[in-house]
Amino acid sequence: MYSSGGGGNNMAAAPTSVVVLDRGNNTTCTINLHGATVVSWRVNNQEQLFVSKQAVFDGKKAIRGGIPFVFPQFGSWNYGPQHGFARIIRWHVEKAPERLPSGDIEAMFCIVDNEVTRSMWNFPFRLSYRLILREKELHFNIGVYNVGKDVTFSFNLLLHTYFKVPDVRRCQITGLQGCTFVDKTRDGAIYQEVRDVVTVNEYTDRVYQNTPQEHIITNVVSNRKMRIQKYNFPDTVVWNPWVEKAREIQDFGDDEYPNMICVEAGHVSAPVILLPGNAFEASEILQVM
Ligand code: TA6
Repeated sequence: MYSSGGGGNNMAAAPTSVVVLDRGNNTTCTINLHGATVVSWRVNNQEQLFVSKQAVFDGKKAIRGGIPFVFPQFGSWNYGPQHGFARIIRWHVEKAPERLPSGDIEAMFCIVDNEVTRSMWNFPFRLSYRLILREKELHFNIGVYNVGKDVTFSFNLLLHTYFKVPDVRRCQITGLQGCTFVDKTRDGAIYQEVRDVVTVNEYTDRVYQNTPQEHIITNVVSNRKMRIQKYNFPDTVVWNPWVEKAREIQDFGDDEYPNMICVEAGHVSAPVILLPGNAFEASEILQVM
């Protein structure tokens, strides 16, 4: 079932437009068409994603929490907003939620270039986003298409996932040992990760490069584990604003940083180069263990 405030890919669209995938058994996934931002994923009535109590739902600002969709730029940008335009424009419902023979629920969303996107990034593109809600898993399949005839373009792509956690200090992330990372808390200095499990006990903002396909985060909701599997996403970003940065972020509560951790699958260290007529595909699976 979904309710939409009308189609159209414009920044001033109704902020209340959400699509809900309902698998039954209190297992649901809710997508806000503003940025196709997943704003809730409940497994047996347990919320897995963090959304700030201060998050703004005005159809303009990026939603502070859930899974913002970062494209075509990761980080600051000379031509447009930080982290690109995909998370702040309205997406189309390409396929309304439908139950598959497996019992899982599938839905698809898309955006194409328009006057607004071309004013920042003058390229013809199509971006499709397929979500599948399974019993304890959420699948993301992304397709980027260069629909032009003669222009090559390059882009970054990242799923900026905010996981809800009882206490971030008790979380451990596997699969980063030996990886090189850019530490944005230390002016972008480059280091190598020596720990077999990464913990977060301070302001953390790291872009880990060429990471393995799998990570496990321990002590998420109900002290369970969250498994991340990623394909064609060579990088992993780990972020927590901690005390000081939390105070600086308007749409983030000063006391909320212990209850979230961002572990983000992305293609950000090196851009994807896409020739005319070509497609790029990437995917991610989140699994509650
Ligand atoms: O993904 C981590 C990061 O790039 C951090 O540098 C921090 O800026 C965070 O994203 C949030 O960015 P935002 O633009 O949503 O405030």
